Amino acid sequence: MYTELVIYIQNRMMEKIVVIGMGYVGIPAAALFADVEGFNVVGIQRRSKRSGWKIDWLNTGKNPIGGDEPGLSELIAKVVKKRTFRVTDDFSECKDADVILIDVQTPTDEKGVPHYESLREVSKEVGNHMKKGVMVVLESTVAPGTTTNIVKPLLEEESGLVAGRDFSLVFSYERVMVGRLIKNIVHLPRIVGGIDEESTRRGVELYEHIVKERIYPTDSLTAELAKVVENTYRDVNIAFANEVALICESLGVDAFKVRELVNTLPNDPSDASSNPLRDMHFPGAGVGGHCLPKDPWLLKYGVDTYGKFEVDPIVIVKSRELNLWMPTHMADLVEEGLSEAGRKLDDAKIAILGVAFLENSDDTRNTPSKPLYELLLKKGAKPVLHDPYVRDFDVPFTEDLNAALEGADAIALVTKHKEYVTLDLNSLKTQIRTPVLVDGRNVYLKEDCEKAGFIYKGVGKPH
Ligand code: SAJ
Repeated sequence: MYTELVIYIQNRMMEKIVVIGMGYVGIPAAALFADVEGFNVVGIQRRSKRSGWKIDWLNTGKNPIGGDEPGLSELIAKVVKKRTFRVTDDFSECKDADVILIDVQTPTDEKGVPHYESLREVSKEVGNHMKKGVMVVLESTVAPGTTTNIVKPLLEEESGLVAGRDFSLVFSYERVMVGRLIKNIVHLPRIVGGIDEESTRRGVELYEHIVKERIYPTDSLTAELAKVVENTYRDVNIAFANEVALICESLGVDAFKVRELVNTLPNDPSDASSNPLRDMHFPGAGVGGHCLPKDPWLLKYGVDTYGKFEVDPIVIVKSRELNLWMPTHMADLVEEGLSEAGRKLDDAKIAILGVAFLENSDDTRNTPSKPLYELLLKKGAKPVLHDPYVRDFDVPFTEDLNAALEGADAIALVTKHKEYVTLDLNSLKTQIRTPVLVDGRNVYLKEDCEKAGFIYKGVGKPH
């Protein structure tokens, strides 16, 4: 009883942070803040079918995030044991919170329109409970303009308080990546955008507790733009590489050799002004993941919705469309290879290597393998998906590589898993019925494949 009382009093004296949304952004942020002297953190997670189980897992000190995330499991166990981190589904925990982080999902539909149902619902709940003087920080990726046009009015309506005067409001985005959740929060620079100077100051002060790199203060709209532009920049650069690949295929040149030569221009970031920087990205079978396929549409939605005049972002939209088209190009290469082998797509067994969107990972979000699979199916082929890391996916797949390869009429490599890089081409030849190999990630040498008796096609490779 005495210990409980002491802990209760201690917690009352600490700075209380509430983190809403126990996902791959909220959990590491909550754990890091809970490890700061004087901070007491409460995570809020809906008891939904999909994610409700995380509440009990986290409260027993277990890490619900799969894959290898260095330092995260230990940190969760430590702060739960220290009693400075616990999780609930009860929004009334926001009542006495000094800081509230909103880390909920902000998905976009196939037309790129963001679905803010959960952001709106959470903003209302926070507004309902929050106290005067609180700082609300939106960490989720949103369309530029969302903080002041959607979150702010909801918080004000529900609370009767005025943003800026009665409470602070900040947008500060995460730069987490699979396998580096903790590392990226602590060791990447942080952008902090307040709706006013005081909000920005408080936001910077908060992140100084956990971020070891430079913190860049700005306003919320500039910060929202920086986030989606950061990923759109990468998507456009990948599309550029893919367009160069198509040009090289048509002219019979290896695009990866062109990339190598282009990037020989001196790349000395320390003296970028005097160096003509080039950083041509890699052509490939398509662009998957949680960020790149979504953020360009959030950027477009923001300017379409809140822009003062009409802008037609053709470079961004065409780049996105080209990246979305790359799985179709892969299917064309398969069809081309088969016809050279005297076969049609009809009834041909195609082994698609890789379901994950990224090499040596089990993450399947927006993987280009899925549209390739569906297109081949539609064209009458019999595609079989293989992946050594993925455990569940909404399309049938096998973990047995030999079963996928047995009697195949073509192999289409989509993901550069290390297991595929070391495949022996000669033994591969004995396993398949028709020796067609389509390389979506520049894994194999055309010469080696042709020496082993394959008809080799590749994204960015001479036909
Ligand atoms: N890809 C290419 N060519 C390239 C690079 C990537 O086709 O040159 C493809 C990959 O195969 C994959 C997709 O694009 O299918 C996305 O790859 P990614 O390396 O961008 O991985 P993501 O989606 O995890 O991107 C994240 C982003 N980080 C955040 O949003 C915080 C991105 O901004 C980072 O640049 C990226 O990680 C990174 O550098 O690892």
